[in-house]
Amino acid sequence: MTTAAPRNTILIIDDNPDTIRLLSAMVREQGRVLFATSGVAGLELARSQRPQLILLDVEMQGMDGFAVNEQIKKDPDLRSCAVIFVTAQTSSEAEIACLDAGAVDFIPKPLNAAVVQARVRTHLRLQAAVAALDELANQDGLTGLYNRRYFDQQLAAEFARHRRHQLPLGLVLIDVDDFKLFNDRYGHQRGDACLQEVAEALNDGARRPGELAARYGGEEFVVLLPNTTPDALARYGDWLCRRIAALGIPHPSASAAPHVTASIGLCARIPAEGDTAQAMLHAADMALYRAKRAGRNRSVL
Ligand code: GH3
Ligand code: MG
Ligand code: MG
Ligand code: MG
Ligand code: MG
Repeated sequence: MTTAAPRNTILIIDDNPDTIRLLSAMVREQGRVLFATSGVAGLELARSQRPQLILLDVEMQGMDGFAVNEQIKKDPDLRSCAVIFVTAQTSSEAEIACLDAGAVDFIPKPLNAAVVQARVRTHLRLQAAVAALDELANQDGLTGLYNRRYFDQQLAAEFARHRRHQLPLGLVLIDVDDFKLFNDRYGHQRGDACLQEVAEALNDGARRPGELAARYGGEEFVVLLPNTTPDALARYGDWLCRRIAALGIPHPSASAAPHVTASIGLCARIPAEGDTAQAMLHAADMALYRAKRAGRNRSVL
């Protein structure tokens, strides 16, 4: 679900402390300013602090700006940071080399405060727009949960991580029971409101770090639980089932209870060699099918 945007962070990487002082003073109104005096220290800080913007000196002792930038562009967690090169080499060739390396902009030395501020302001605004688009691209429009596209990406990444570290991954498929009848009886608008309530319950139930709830499509949802054993997953499934029923949304035509319920299919395992995320989804789907067959309003492992 949507979270408030944190204050912008600007990281200055420059081997000259005087330049750092100058630049910091120029941009300190525009965000939280961090600095590093070497490429290695700068990369470490970037990885832990995820700045929106990096002002990167080109000529540095040891690792130069281009080498630092290359590491940033290679790192999936850092790739989206905007890099602005800061350099005394102001030839067109130098400028083109900076942009071709993937930097968003180029600031010439000697520094001009108004120019630095205008460029930083522009790129922070663009970064915010890109972040907003990213969020939209990953979000389900009706419920605000993550969408299937994002879920599939996260599942692939978590599956690979759990296989690498040999940890148990938990997967939860949720399907609202007799939802066609609900729509038939109350109309699509109330159907939509019902899905929103169920989604909120799912989101509340997936708040620990790494846990993720998504709308998989229609009246089907999915929850990903990292490092979760089959026993813990079975308890979670039962709890979630009760939680959805406890919303108490009236549904007189439902087969299992006079209110909205859901059936839940579970799969938890340590991914083996040759195992796939798709196979885990299929296993959860089979369990969901058994939950439906056994009378709905239950979770099955
Ligand atoms: P079962 O217990 O076997 O899952 O029965 P069901 O009626 O829930 O399953 P079925 O697949 O027959 O119907 C799903 C219904 O969900 C049909 C579809 O119109 C409705 N649905 C899917 N997406 C939405 C949505 O975004 N809003 C609303 N209101 N209804 C939706
Ligand atoms: Mg330098
Ligand atoms: Mg369904
Ligand atoms: Mg169905
Ligand atoms: Mg259904």
